[in-house]
Amino acid sequence: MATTQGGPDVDAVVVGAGFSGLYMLHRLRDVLGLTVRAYEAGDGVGGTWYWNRYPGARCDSESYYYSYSFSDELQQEWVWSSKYPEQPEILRYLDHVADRFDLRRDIRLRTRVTSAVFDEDSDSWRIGTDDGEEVTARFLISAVGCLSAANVPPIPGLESFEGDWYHTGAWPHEGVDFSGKRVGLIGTGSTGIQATPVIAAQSDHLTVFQRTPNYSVPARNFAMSDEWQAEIKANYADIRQKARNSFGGFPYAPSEKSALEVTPEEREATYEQLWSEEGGFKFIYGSYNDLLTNEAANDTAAEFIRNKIRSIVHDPEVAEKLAPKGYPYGTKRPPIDTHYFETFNRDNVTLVDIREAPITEITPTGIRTEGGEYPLDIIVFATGFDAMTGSLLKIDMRGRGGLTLKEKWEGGPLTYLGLQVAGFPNLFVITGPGSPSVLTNMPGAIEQHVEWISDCIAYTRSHDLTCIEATEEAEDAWVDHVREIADLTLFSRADSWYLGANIPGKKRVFMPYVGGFQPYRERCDEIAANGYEGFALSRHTATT
Ligand code: N01
Repeated sequence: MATTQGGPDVDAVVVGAGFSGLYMLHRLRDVLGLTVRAYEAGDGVGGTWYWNRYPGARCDSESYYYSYSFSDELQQEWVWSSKYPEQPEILRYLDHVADRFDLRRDIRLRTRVTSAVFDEDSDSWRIGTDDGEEVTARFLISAVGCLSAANVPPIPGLESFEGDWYHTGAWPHEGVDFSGKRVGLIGTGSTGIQATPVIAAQSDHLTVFQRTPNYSVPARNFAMSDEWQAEIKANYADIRQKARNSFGGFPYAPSEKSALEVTPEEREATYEQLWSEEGGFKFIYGSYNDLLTNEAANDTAAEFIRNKIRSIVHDPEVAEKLAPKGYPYGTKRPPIDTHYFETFNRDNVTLVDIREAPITEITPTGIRTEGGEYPLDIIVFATGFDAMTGSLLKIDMRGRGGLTLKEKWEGGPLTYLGLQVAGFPNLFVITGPGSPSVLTNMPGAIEQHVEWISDCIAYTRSHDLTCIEATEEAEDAWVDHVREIADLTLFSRADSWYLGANIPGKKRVFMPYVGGFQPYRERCDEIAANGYEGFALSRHTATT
């Protein structure tokens, strides 16, 4: 299947078939008319929503905007059951998208891309898979996701454990029967916080091993009424427009006030309303505009949440352990929960503070900490991911002169706009490090990248070009800009996966772009309108 005589096998290879890979495939194949092959390691499509089947897994952005906007027919016909749907429903949605747009015929499931080498003589990539296949493509697009390389911490003794253990990001399809079991759960990020109440209700006993307490806000989930559904569908254009023109990709009216310019009573009333009625991300994005930039402003929200925890959790000692201190609210990704803190009032739940008494080893029968031994039948690792770079670096990726991406990113990820890497021509990264990605509503950020990339590829083709590559100067300037903007915020004050701080030995660099979705989108559009400023474009004479 050659695209041009003597040219690569296909025009583009897409790695991954989650939210980003599915839309990228559709866009390149059905809008641009290119030959495209997508590879997906899973047995099915869905990416994050295929792998993360742990109990309690649900979206914590609201369904009506945590979805594709590119097809009005799709958004009109799909019916969401609730504000925050559970994982199986989101996976059904992505399966529906794959069928509706007839995507499956170009997706190779159960196939992991293991290598990608740029061939300077033909301006194309040679891509290898774990089943020994090789394919050449003009363009290589990474749709591997930001949170897909599971992190199982190297705790000594895991191999000796005689019970079962699971990572939440690779959950068994048949589910796990917790009945009558003593379960240990390590990790209290968004995942651990979603899983805790559900596992507690299903197991004999749950022990939660907490290294860092988290500022979680109630989700306040509810079923979507027919009226609300109809109202959303009638106003979709406006909702999507608001999201596109917002800082975080959410269709909320942003607050224009500082937390410090209102009276303590007004502030308390605002937080109370957002906590007890709205719930979710509106607490951080819809309250005050300086929570992530001004420590005194942040303290007001942090203290409100700590007091809520103290009022919910009956045992004051447990409440104090659950109350986050020492880092600002929102500088780790804020979790959203349903009865998380209430769960610690159950008789069958124990909280173990492993900051105070660290885990020393896993034994055949449980977990040992400096404070004691906890007999367990099952261990659940809710210990997160090697975020933003992990999955990409698993591929043996080689650019110009054989330089590996690992070598290039030794000191932290370097990209131009989060979209391209100098020295790795014709490679595009969807929601890569250096783009707003994980700080925004992901499907919106994905659509913006997919559309920008496909427009860019269309431009190269209409101008008879075979190569596009970020220049080192543009990359250096963008990396500096990403760092400078992050330095204006409180983000570096927490040990978060945004900084790579959760992975031992990973270079500490703030990876996402914190300058806002709308300004970022406008910058990308301006760069394209200026003939792809900061990119070197060329035509390879041998292949044209
Ligand atoms: O992972 P995390 P996650 N020993 O890295 C602890 C998205 N998401 O899977 O904070 C002991 O946030 C670690 O402790 P600490 C969302 O973007 C979305 O929960 O590093 N503990 C922390 O408590 C989210 O942010 C949805 O001190 C160890 C936990 O494990 C991202 O995925 C739902 C440890 C890991 O928390 C990742 O969330 C769920 C060790 N060696 C998640 N190593 C949606 O609904 C780590 N920990 C869309």
